[in-house]
Amino acid sequence: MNFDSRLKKLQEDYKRLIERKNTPVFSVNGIFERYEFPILTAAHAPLHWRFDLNKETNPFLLERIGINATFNSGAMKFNNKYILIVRVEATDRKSFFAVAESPNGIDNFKFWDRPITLPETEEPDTNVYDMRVVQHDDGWIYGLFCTERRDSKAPKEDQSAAVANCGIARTKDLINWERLPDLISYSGQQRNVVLHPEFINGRYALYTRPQDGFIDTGSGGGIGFGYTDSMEKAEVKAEIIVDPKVYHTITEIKNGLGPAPIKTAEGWLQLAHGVRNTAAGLRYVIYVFMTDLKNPEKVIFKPAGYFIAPEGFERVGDVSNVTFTNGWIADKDGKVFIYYASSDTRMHVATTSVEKLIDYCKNTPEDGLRSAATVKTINSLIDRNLQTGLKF
Ligand code: M1P
Repeated sequence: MNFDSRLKKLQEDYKRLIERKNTPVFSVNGIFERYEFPILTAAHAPLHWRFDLNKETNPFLLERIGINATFNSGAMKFNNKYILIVRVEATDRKSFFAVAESPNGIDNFKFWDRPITLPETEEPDTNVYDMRVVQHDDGWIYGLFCTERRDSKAPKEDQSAAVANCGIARTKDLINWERLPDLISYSGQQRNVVLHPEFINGRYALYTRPQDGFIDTGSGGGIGFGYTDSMEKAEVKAEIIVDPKVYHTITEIKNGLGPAPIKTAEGWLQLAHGVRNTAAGLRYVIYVFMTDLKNPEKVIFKPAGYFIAPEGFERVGDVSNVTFTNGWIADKDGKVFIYYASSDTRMHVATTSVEKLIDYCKNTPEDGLRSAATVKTINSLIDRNLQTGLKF
């Protein structure tokens, strides 16, 4: 194929992919609906980010910059569009952020012309990822993300030891970002830090995830919570644990908050991920719980088990057996769009409603933490069902 015919084919295939309609799949549990196709893949990255489109300098029309994955995306409604702040990972393993927008939240996601140019601090980030965006009461849109740098204390032969911290940036238009100093905290490394959307007693509140090491949370772990007086010099002096890691549950290795919570009349809806270890490696699932309206660090409902786990082709990818979320959008009519990534490779959407999520949180039994307790819970449901005369 010559330059022109390759270009034509690439353009046609790209257009078909971007404009592909997405349809919901029947939901057996009735709690949320998955969709037929992922909403973003590496192939959604614009051609002009990847190819030198000049026939003179690229006569074979070869790809010059490879994209490996599009995943873990922050989400918000902005100018009436469904916006994702996508973690795009190039084949050089560097992640960066890019805005993709859709008119309906479920398909036709299209990247803006350029990725986000994120300013660096005096200590440049080696890698940035997993931005949580929140429209805060103070008028700014904040993006909190993980900034990763090589562990300067590691010996030269160890080129994988890293230190994770929470990077902070803010914007009004999602194009121009002001970088603020990284979070200061006193509990080791930080990942999965999320800004609560409202002031609490005049202070900013942050959900944290203290951890001793880069992968292992060690003595840390659990979703933490603390306050800072300013985001321009964010410092959390003390963290309390909101939702700990617990033996033989979906959070036995670690857990972390997803996006900023959704406010409802009955409490804050919270979305998070939990990790357990298996012979096949770590397994990441997504769970939902609710916290108190006045005290968002106090759990009021926590259904047992996971909400979304990797299913079918979601199970396979760059880091297999992972579902991860850091973005959701609640529309004014109560419809909720949950944006989750599978296996650190691609983005999906699941839809539900605030009403259904509250029902799920209030009426799904809690984890009894023992096999016998699980059987007792099932038997109690069977007893109630037999009274209705229905059994299948
Ligand atoms: O590879 C799975 C996930 O691992 C990390 O999550 P956590 O901080 O909970 O261990 C992150 O690197 C995340 O981006 C990734 O999806």
